[in-house]
Amino acid sequence: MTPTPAATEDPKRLAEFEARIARGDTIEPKDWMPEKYRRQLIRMMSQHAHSEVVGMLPEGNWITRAPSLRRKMSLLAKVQDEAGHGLYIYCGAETLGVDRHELVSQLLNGTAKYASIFNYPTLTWADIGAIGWLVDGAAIVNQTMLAKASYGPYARAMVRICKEENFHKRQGFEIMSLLSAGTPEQRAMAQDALDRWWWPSLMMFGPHDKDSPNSGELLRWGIKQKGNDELRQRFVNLTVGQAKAINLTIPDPKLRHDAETGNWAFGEIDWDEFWRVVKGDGQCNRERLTARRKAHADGAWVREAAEAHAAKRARLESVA
Ligand code: BYC
Repeated sequence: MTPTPAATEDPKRLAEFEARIARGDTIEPKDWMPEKYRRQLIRMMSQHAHSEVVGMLPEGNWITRAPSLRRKMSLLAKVQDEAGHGLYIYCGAETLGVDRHELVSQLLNGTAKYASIFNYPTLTWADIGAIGWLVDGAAIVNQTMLAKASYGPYARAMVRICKEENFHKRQGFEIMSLLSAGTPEQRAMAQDALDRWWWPSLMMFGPHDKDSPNSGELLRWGIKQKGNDELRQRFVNLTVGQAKAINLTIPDPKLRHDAETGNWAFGEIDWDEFWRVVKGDGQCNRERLTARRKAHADGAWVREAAEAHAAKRARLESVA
């Protein structure tokens, strides 16, 4: 976690900017900002927006197979929420002077990253419960911190997104708790989903701080308020009690309560697996990108129609 000096910036402006951050001011789109701050935000916000959009796919897979009308409606609403989150965050990224089409192209041509978790398959209905409980649960821990980010449009988007993620987490936890209290087969299905989603959920927080090239700059400029390891630990501490409450076992033989720190100590993450998935070689990376490319191609006529309509309105307004 080495802070990178913003060497090319005017030192006086940089000092004023950093004094604003230290005072807890919010940076707004038209304010002066170091170029590296702008680039870090575009990188992180675009990856975040891509994650929301790709994140619709694993759950979308179960909309037609939800076990009841109530479940189908909740899942549909959740998946639509994720699309909305992607849109807010793309809009937020555009306030930094980048074109959304460029960001989407980076996703479609495979040069942009998105959260590794969405490259795992959803094999059973319990996976929908596990995603809501663990994946949205991890996202809330991360995004509650980002709601205090120094860049106003990103922070404000997080406030609304976190409210919606809370609903997502509850619906996931409810699914898991009912399955766990159900027939032996349902219970086994819930435990199997926890076994498969636990470690990838911990990976959502990114590499250890010591291996995180971006954290130094992000922390220095108040984009992140906490490091990856602290947030991961907070998530583990919150989730262990929830698993116990619904009689499920976290698949980690090294999990133990450390009376000295008050934390739940946990085993080592498989970082080889993490980097393999991040670099494009997870179980579903190819499938996810193929689905996004197809959706983008299928939606071309909608974009063209919207542009034609906007041009027609502009023509009519100019003659009125
Ligand atoms: N997966 O220096 P580091 C949701 C990359 S979706 C993939 O620590 P940073 C939901 C990282 O980008 C919400 N890549 O990075 C949706 C960097 O690569 P580059 C998702 C990862 O930025 C649907 C490199 O590894 N949440 O809730 O300081 C259904 C080194 O890492 C990952 C967000 O996007 C990963 N897990 O910290 C249900 C939150 N981790 O760019 C739910 C916003 C790291 O240098 N993002 N990498 O080539 C963040 O908070 C931070 O960007 C991260 C990483 C904590 C993810």
